[in-house]
Amino acid sequence: MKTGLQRQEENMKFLKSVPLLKSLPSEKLSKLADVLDLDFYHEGDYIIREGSTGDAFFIINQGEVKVTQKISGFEEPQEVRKLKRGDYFGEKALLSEDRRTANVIALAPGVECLTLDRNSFNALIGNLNELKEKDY
Ligand code: 6J7
Ligand code: CA
Repeated sequence: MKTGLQRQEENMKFLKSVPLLKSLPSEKLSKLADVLDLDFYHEGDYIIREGSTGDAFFIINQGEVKVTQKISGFEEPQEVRKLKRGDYFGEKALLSEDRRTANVIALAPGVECLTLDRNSFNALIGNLNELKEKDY
């Protein structure tokens, strides 16, 4: 069993390696490591469903996800990209207080995400320019 402190230290080390978080001062990274939750998803799980409401932001700790979206002219949602360890998603619905704009689906053999709720997102990273300026 890992202690809370070991988990916090591991989270810190990983967070320091996430490109999005490079500009955050250590004390914010440390707060982030404290409030992050760890969630596991199996292959094929919809981590996010397009059109739903949502209150969480995700950073991939292990595994890969596929992003798909409804595109006019196609029956099925189309794949727009894949993301891997260190990548993030779910910022759009939090920044705009609107619905999820794409599906995010776990790929094999499963995915581990660090998740942040809306309040922590707003307090700690919601005003990073990279997020506000993101234009897919
Ligand atoms: Br990753 C990613 N790529 C895209 C994209 O091309 N278009 C849209 N709309 N969203 C994309 N995403 C992520 C983004 O973080 O998928 C998430 C779905 O939930 C989106 O944030 P969200 O709308 O909260
Ligand atoms: Ca959880």
